[in-house]
Amino acid sequence: MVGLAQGRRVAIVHRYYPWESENLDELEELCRTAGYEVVYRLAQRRFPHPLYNIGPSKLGELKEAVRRLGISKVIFENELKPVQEYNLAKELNVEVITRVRLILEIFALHATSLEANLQIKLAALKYELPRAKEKVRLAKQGEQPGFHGLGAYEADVYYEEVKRQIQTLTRKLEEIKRRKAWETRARRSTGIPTVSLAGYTNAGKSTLFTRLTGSPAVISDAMFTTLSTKRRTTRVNGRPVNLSDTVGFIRNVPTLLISAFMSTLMEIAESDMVLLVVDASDPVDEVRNKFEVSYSTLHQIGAGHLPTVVALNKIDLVSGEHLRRVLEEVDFRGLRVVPISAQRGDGIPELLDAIEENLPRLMRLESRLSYGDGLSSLIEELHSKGRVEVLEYFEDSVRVVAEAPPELAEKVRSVSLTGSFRLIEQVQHTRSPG
Ligand SMILES: Nc1nc2c(ncn2[C@@H]2O[C@H](COP(=O)(O)OP(=O)(O)O)[C@@H](O)[C@H]2O)c(=O)[nH]1
Ligand SMILES: [Mg+2]
Repeated sequence: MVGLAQGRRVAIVHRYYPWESENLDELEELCRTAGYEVVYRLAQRRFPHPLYNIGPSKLGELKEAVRRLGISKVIFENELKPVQEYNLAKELNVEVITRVRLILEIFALHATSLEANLQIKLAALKYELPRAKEKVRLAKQGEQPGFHGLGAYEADVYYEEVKRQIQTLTRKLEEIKRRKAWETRARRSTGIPTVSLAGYTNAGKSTLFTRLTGSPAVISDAMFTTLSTKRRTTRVNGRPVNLSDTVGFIRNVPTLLISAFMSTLMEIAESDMVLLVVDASDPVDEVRNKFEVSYSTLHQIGAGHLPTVVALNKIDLVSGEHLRRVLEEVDFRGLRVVPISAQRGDGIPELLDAIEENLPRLMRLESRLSYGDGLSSLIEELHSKGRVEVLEYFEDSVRVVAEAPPELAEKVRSVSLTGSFRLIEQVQHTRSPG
C-alpha cells in the first residue's frame, strides 16, 4: 500500500438483469483512470432488491469485505435509487457512488477550460436533481426521518438550491458560448506547441505520458491530483513541447454526461498536434473498430485537421504475426503509425522523431546581437521556446544560431545588428500523406 494514498481502495459492484452481462472489467478500467485501486469485485445476476439493489446475502459479503480490506468507497456499475444509496451507505459505513459519478470524477481530473468545468458541474447537478426531489418526498412522508440528515424543510430548501444552481450555470454557459464566437485563442501565444494524447481508456496514454515526461505516476487523492500531472512541459528531441494527457475516449458515456464529455474532449482541438494511442494487443477487429471511432471522434470535436501520429502501443504483448496483421489489415487513413511499448520503451526514439516532424515549423536563425537591454531575457526565451545551437560571445556582440517559433524569430530579427542576420525556414522531413 506504500505509494498509494489512503482512501483510494474501492470495491466495485454490478447487479445485472438476467438478460444483461456482467461489466466489471470496464468499470475497473474507469476506476484505475480515476486513480482508484480496485480490491474487491462483486457481480450478482438478479432483479434489483428494493432496499439495497443487491440481495441481502451479497450485501453481507460486501460488508465483510469492506471491513476486512479497508475499502473506503463502493462503486456501482448500475444506477441506484436514492433510498438504496442511503441504505447501502448506512449498512456499509462508507461512501457509495455509481458509474455516473465516477465518470464525472474522471472528467474533472482532466478538464482545464472554464467551459468544461462548468459543464461538469452542471451535469453533476442535473444528476443530483431527481435525487434531491426524492429526498424531499421521503422526508415529507416521514418514511426516512433524517434522510441524509435532512428534515422536510431542509430537503425542500436543498432541492430549490440545486434547481437555482442549474439555472445559474446554464446562463453562464450560454454567455461563454457567445463570447467564444468572437474571442481569439490566447493559448497559442506562448510559442510552445501543445501535443495532446488521445485514445481509449486503457490504451496506455498515462503510461506514455509518464514515459515522455519522465514524471512518476502520481496516484493520489482526487482533490490533490493537480493539473500538472496531466499537463507537463517536456522536450522532444530538444524542442520544448506541452504534453497533455487528455480525458480520452470513454465507451458508453451516459447521455446526461455527453455535453460535459464533449467540452472536456475539446481540449484536444486546441492543441497543435494529436498523439493517438491505440492498444495493439486487442484482437485485429477491435483495433480497427477503436481506431475508426477515435478517428471520427477527432473529426467531430474539430481536431480532424490537426497533424496526427498513431502510437501503436503494447507491442511487447503481441507476436510479430499479430503486429503485421494489424499494420496490414487496419486502414490508418495514411497517418504515420509508430509501433511502441510505452511500458518497456520500445519505439520511443522513432515516436519522438514522428512527433518532431509534425510539430509546427520553426525558423532557423543566425544572428548577431549587441549587448544591451533585453539580451539575456531574449536568449533565455530562445532556450525555453526553441533550440539554441551556437552561442558565441564576442567583444561587441553575441553570435546566435538557433531554431525558434516564427514570432520569436521575428522578435530576434527586430533587434539584430544589421547585415548579420539570416532567417531561413527550417527544412522539414517529408511527412507521410494524410
Ligand atoms: N504490456 C504493456 N502494458 C502497458 C503498456 N502501456 C500501458 N500498459 C498497461 O495498460 C494499462 C492501461 O495503461 P494506462 O496508461 O493507464 O492507460 P490510459 O487509460 O490510456 O491512460 C496499465 O495497466 C498499464 O500498465 C505497454 O506498452 N505494454
Ligand atoms: Mg489515463
